[in-house]
Amino acid sequence: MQRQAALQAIAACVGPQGLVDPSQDGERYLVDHRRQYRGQAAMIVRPGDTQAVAEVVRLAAAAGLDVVPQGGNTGYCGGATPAIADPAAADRTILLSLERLKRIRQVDPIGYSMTVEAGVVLAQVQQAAAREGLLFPLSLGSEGSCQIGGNLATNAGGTAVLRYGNARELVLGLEVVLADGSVWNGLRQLRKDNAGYDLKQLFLGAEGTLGIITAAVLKLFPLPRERATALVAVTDAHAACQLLGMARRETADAVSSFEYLPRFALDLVAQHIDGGSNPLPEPAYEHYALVELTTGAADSQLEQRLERLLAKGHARDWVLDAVVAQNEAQRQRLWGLRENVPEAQRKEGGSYKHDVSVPVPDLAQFLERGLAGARQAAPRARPCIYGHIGDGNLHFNFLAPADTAPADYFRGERAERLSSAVLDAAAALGGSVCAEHGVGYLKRPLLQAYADPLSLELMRRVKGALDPKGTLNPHKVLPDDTDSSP
Ligand code: FAD
Ligand code: 2HG
Ligand code: ZN
Repeated sequence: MQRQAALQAIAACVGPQGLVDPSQDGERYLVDHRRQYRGQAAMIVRPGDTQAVAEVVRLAAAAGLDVVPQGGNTGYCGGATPAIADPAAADRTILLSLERLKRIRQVDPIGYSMTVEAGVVLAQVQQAAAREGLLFPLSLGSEGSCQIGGNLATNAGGTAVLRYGNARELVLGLEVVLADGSVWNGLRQLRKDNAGYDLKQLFLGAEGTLGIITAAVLKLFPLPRERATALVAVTDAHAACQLLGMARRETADAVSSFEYLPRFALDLVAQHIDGGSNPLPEPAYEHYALVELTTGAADSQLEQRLERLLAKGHARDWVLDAVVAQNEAQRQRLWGLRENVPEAQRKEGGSYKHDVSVPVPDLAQFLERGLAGARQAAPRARPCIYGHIGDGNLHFNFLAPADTAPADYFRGERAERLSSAVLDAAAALGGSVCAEHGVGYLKRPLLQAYADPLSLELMRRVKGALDPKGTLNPHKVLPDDTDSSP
């Protein structure tokens, strides 16, 4: 099919409601959340259901057009931005937003599952589950705008992974539009299904390069009846890890979140976010953990269990001080200190980010080594290293010196040496240089540098099998010959 005829047929397929006028709303779809990339597309479409998604992809494939899927466009790696690597490809690229696939098809309180379409915003998935007294535990700072399809495509992590796992562990079934426009119906509600390869896993975390997720069956859990939450000042990161190990043992594994925050992150939140003051301001503690215990049982005396844990931690010199939330408003306030760190960094000028993970027991050593190397490479950078230490995942971020623009400070050899110091330290401990935010466009060079060649070769074979013409989200995830540019 001719390109022009295909574009016309696609426009007819999605109808006026499904067409975005780039001169009016293009910015929202073509510029990524961090404003690192400005993409281009021949057409931006918002099909209204799975069949329309499939028809758009079928028409595009027949005319050799590329298709870039997009959810809430909150991703950190430019994965949903079209034609960045190859601007000349813009006139053959369709940006396909899933935002109109908004139905919650079913909530099943007996099988503890729900079937949702890809464009449902994560917070709405959580709310729909909660209305039935159930929990969908995936929780991210972007949950008010990211979509479940994007969460599954990036295998998102967040603050409850320690208890419930990453996004991929929360999925029973998927519906996926494949590169040729056919629909793979893997929407199973089964807890057991060993009938051959687990095909859904291929699409989870593939960032739209192998298929377009249009719906999913998600796992649900009992809604916690009790929660106990504390901001704990700890001696150092090593003490935080020790406390984590003890917390799991001493609370019958009631720990659902265990996040690490350095003083600098809390100072940024206090400075930039309304209601963001540190409840433990004096004396000046340097290291904090935000700890939350939850249980589905009522009368489980969770707060007393938390208090006992903190006392034991204090006796071991791991815990210096703590504030325990006395009600839901206080709990929300403590969580606000953690969830607002990305926004506070942004308001301070933005951070130079590294999203890395190592085995939990090596975390404190990694922090020390990475920081020592970083200080040599970029002595004036302000470290803002925080994150999901319960999962061994640190956001090893740096802010520019207060008197210097980030783009001027984090560039050239200094930025390269800084990144190598952090990433090499992670790799040396068997860690990952792409822990939870994915690869997208931004991190393909990291994959090239740090992934083992056989893993890359296997990934290429999978891509070749599922998208032989390479039209689904091209130049994303897998390194290719456009990679000399970034
Ligand atoms: P998008 O940004 O639209 O897309 C991301 C990738 O998925 C792209 O490659 C896109 O092509 C692909 N894609 C989107 N939808 C589909 C689909 N239906 N089918 C196939 N491919 C698709 N991430 C974490 O993991 N943990 C965090 O704690 C976290 N916190 C964040 C906090 C803030 C304030 C912000 C701004 C971001 C945060 N993120 C976090 C990153 C981001 O929110 C997640 O990666 C999220 O899962 C992306 O969802 P999205 O709908 O916005 O996807
Ligand atoms: C978080 O955990 C997000 O807050 C954002 O993953 C991390 O800002 C970052 O680098
Ligand atoms: Zn994170």
